[in-house]
Amino acid sequence: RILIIGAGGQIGVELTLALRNIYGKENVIASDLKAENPLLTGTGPFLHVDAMDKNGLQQTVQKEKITQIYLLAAVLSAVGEKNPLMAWGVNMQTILNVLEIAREEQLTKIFWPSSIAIFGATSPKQNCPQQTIVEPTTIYGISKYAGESWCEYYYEKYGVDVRSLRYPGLISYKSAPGGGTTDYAIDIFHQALKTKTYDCFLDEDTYLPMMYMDDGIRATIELMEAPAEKIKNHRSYNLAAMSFSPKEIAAEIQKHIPDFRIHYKPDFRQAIAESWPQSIDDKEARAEWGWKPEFDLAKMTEDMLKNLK
Ligand code: VAH
Repeated sequence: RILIIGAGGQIGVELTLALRNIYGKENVIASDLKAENPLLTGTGPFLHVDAMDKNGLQQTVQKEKITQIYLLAAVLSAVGEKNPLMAWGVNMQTILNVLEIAREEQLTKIFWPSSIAIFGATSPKQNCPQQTIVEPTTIYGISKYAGESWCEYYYEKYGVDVRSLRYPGLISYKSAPGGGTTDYAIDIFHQALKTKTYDCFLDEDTYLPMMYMDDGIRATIELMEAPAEKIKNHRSYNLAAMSFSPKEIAAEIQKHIPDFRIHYKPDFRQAIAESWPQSIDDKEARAEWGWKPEFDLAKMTEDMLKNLK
């Protein structure tokens, strides 16, 4: 049985629904520190789980006969910069608890998301490779990069089959984003429909690697379903779909809402965005387990507006 930790979050809600479609709702237990996200109500079992409490989590794993854990709980880049020590504590203790439980309970597989936020200003800006200079400058990036090393360590030393993706900014309409720097690309759709204007917290030409949630969920499932021998990398895979700037997504939205207007009012998140690569090379994911994105900016914009109307 699968346990999803952080099932109420932006990725967690969609991953829970997708996994329940594949494996049956009774085989996918959603869990969160907060109350059940209403989007999940009635779609399968829900438990209150605090992933910071290793003993409590281990008892849940034993009692519910869990064989796989997807750990989606995390403090993202923007929120993390407001409270760095809390972000470090949550992001590290949760993955360490899950890896230890995976080792002790001989779990079959673990999924843990990393992020393009692990790269810093010294990494290549264009087509940033999976292996390169990695000097993160946000606590979120520092914790995700440290977590990648722990994942590789538990695979090499104890044979824990932990798999990971360096997600770009994920854009979705079902559940609210969790306080990241790429959240502008979600907020812009809501504002375009509500007020036809958007005050963007990033400058107009701030390019970032982005992905539609449908692609992000499919990548996660394809990675986890790939035969073990195909997975050569137990640190984390670069994953890419597209890159765009606020100016470009605004222009795409204007094709559907001609009188939509954007204004640029960069805040502290501008520096975070500028420290990240503008585009990512994901050739290993494509070669080793067949990754191929389906949504580009135009297709994503159409789908977002259609579902948010
Ligand atoms: C954030 N959405 O902005 C996350 C993501 C690449 C960005 O990790 O923090």
